[in-house]
Amino acid sequence: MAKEIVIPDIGDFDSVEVIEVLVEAGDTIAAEDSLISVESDKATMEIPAPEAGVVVEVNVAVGDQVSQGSLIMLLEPSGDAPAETTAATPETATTPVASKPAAPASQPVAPPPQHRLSPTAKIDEISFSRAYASPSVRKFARELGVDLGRVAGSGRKGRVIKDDIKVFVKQALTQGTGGGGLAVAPMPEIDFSQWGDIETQKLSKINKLTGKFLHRNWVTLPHVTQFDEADITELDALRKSMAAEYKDKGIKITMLAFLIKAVVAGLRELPRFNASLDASGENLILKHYFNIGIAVDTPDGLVVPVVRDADSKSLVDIAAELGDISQKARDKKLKPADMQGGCMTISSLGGIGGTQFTPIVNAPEVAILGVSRHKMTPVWTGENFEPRLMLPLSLSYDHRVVDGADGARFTRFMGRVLADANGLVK
Ligand code: CAO
Repeated sequence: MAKEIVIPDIGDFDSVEVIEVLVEAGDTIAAEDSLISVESDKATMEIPAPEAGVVVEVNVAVGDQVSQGSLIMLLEPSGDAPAETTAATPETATTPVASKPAAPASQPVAPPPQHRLSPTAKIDEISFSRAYASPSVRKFARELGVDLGRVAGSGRKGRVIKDDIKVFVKQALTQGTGGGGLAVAPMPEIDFSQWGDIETQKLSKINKLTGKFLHRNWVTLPHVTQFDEADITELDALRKSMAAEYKDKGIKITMLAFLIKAVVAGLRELPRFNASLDASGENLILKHYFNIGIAVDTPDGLVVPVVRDADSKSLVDIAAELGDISQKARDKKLKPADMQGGCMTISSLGGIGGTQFTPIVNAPEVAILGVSRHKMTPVWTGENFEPRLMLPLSLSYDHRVVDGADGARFTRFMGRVLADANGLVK
């Protein structure tokens, strides 16, 4: 004979909302399996089965308001021993499993909302209830505070399985910044050979390492990229004459050396660019030294050696040092210390080409200057067009530290100092 299963004594709640129905007619359930989830404004709890059996009929739906004694379902008992309950409740009542200590819970299932892991911060109950998953997986998701509706299912017909929740949590932990994290669907595993010939290459150690940092910086820093142009007509003439002068000394006077000096001037002019947020994100650490990182492309991947104390070095000293460090980078001779302590990075792609790009800030620095290929351009002087050599600048910055106005001021300032290159030689 079917037994009526009703809401047991649930402490001081007299009307709570059903947020999830975890079983349906025909299901075979064991004692203590969760039947429904209910939620008051203070806690979420699951109502477990008082004994094993087969569900004959479910009498509640998501959104219903229920209280002690409300009928949940009819159950055909299987005759297995009923679950032990300490609650002094009617025969058919069950012991709710609640997150609220005041409730007569046997085992806590969901931690209090404020202790939930934060891939989700807040669970969207509608999408949670619509997710395709078994009761045990739902229970597991609730234990971890995971919003099931945001987990991509890899089971049959997209069913969410326990492993999907583990992957989701792992991703949230590696991508999260303490500010809520970022939940993205896992990348599907695809066999590309189904469409043609393939080969698999192992990523280099540098590729893997820089990939991790670039990914972290891309998803955790609010990036803005400011584009601008600098007139380097006179700078290029000066560079060429200096290059001829220093060629015999084995020093290559490059554009990059001028850019380093210009960035130092920019950091002096706008000190918020020479700063890092501390780990708490509450304080800005302003630096009084001027170490400039240079992105160097090597066969094994990208490395960023640092030119230290660039403010106290002449343009020629910097040019000589650049020759050394880019060679060291390509010969894999850089030491970890050679790549630490940067204040701001320059990524120069001008020798390769391109008009603009959006470099990724090399955190904990707050800005990076991207440089593209210069171009002779007709520029209107007010009376006529003049051919001017224009250098495209792409300044990406961390918008938590640098305002848009300062972003534009920085590139404008770069424009001014690069146009007056004599001032950068000392
Ligand atoms: N526009 C046009 N030509 C440029 C230029 C520019 N902005 N900058 C350099 N060039 C030319 C130079 O004149 C030189 O030409 P010649 O060989 O005819 O003299 C050639 O490009 C090489 O320049 P260079 O020797 O001065 O070297 P560089 O400053 O261009 O590059 C380095 C040095 C280490 C930055 C570079 O080798 C490199 O690795 N660049 C890639 C950086 C990178 O991968 N960034 C991506 C990071 S992702 O954020």
